[in-house]
Amino acid sequence: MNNGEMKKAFAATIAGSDPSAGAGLQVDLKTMTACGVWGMTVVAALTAQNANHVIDASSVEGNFIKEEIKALEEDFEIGCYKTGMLKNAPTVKAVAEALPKGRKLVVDPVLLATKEYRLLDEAGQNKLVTDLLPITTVVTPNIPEATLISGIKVNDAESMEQAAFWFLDQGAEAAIVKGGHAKFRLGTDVYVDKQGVMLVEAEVAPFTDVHGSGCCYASAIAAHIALGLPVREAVFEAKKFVNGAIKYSWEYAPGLRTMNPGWQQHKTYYKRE
Ligand code: PXL
Repeated sequence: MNNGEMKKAFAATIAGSDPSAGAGLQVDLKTMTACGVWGMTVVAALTAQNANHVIDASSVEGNFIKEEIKALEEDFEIGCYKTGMLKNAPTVKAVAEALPKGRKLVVDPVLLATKEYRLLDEAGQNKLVTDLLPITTVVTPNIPEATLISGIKVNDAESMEQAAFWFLDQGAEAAIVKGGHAKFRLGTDVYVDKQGVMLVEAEVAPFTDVHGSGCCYASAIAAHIALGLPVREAVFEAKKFVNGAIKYSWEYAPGLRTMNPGWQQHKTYYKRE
């Protein structure tokens, strides 16, 4: 953890806004803060949503996203970027063009909101593969995302590994296929990089399908990379962090939980009255 005496580390999310702060760049920022870095937010898309549903979504113009990134680059040494909802191909293209070469980048390939609302269109999905994966430090698909993007039907431990390697073949330095939606070995993530395969496990969380947990996980990885950890260690620290955020998640709509990035301060099972 940082304290006032230490050099500050910076991480920036490039993602979509969720006004209910159950997911999106709001969760990213809370997570980065909780992990001890100065989080920053490049707004790449907007949603109108509450605890129950996404009502509408809108993109931010590509040139404006470039200006946001340029403004940060002029002033801060960003240890790691993280992408979330990018909406469409022009947004993905702008992000890929604006990121300076050699920056660490965690890509959360967000495709669908929990209620199946499409957050990245098909052209954007293709652009993510061709333009973002070649500059990615680690990509973090869940099982449905890994299946849709790679075309490999992910339904067991072996296909999780195959899909993870597919992401390396597209140019990512590392890939994690997350086991949070698994019907088998629930909660175990498959991480691969040039050194090989590593299973990432944590205490089995009492809840599944917790809204915002993917945003939280990827942001915690980015924060720990920004703090200087090697990627594999950053992934382990992030797994512990997101596991706590899920364990102490709160029910913000009946039957729907969102994770709690403040869990280290508030170890409470919250419930909406
Ligand atoms: O959890 C993925 C996600 C990311 N970003 C935004 C979202 C969601 C899910 O709803 O709304 C803005």
